[in-house]
Formats: sequence, structure tokens, C-alpha cells
Amino acid sequence: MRRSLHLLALLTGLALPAATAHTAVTSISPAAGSTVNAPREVTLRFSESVNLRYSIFKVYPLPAGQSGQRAAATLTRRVIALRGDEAQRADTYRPRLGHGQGVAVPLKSSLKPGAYVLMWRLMSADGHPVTGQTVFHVR
Ligand SMILES: [Cu+2]
Repeated sequence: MRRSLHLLALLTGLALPAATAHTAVTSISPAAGSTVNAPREVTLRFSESVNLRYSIFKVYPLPAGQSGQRAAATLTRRVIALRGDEAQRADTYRPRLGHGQGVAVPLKSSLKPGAYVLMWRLMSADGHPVTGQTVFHVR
């Protein structure tokens, strides 16, 4: 039912009712664009509970010389579904459920200064994937 509603909305250009909206990120720490001392983990909160089994969370350093949302989105598209990329990642590949509808993504120790991309892909309640990313800086 939700699926057909969604399709109808796509076809007609109507906004979806709130009940079928996709899972949204409500807060992220470190905040988007912030500069922080090397954190031990990043945390996200969502508008509905997230099933880790059907979710991907990764943190990648943004290659030197790159910055901004556009570079972050390009990197995310390239690596979000990549397997065997543990050595390139800044996280420890073990996201866990946090408080409320939150997810914590532990990071490797002593990250080097630079820009990092937190990226996610998860399944909304209606079965559609949601992908996003944010950038923070380590001083
Ligand atoms: Cu959908």
C-alpha cells in the first residue's frame, strides 16, 4: 500500500503524507561543517528507528585538496557500497544503536587533521533506500 502511494505521488508530483515520508536525519554530531578535536565516534539521530542490518554507515577522509558537499556526495556515491575498504575508512565498521533512534559510529583512534565524510545508506519504512552524507573537520 505504501509503495503504491509512493508511486502515485511520484506520478502526480504530489507531496507524500508525513506518514510515508522517508527516514530523515534529525541531528548529527560532530555537526555538519564543524571543526573538532579527533572524536571517538560520530552519532546520528533519525526520525524513525533504523535497522542496522539494512543500513550502511561509513566515515572516509576526504582526499586532500577536496572540500565541500559536492566532493562529499561524489565520494559517497563511489564508496558507499564498496566492500573490502576497511583500510581506507576512518570508522571501525561496527555501528551500534545509541539512545533513542540514534546510531553511533565508532572511529579509529587519533584521526589525522583534515576533512572527513560521514555517509549513510539505510532503508526507509516504505522499503526505499535513503543515502546522505555530511562533512566534519578534525583539527
Ligand atoms: Cu519511498
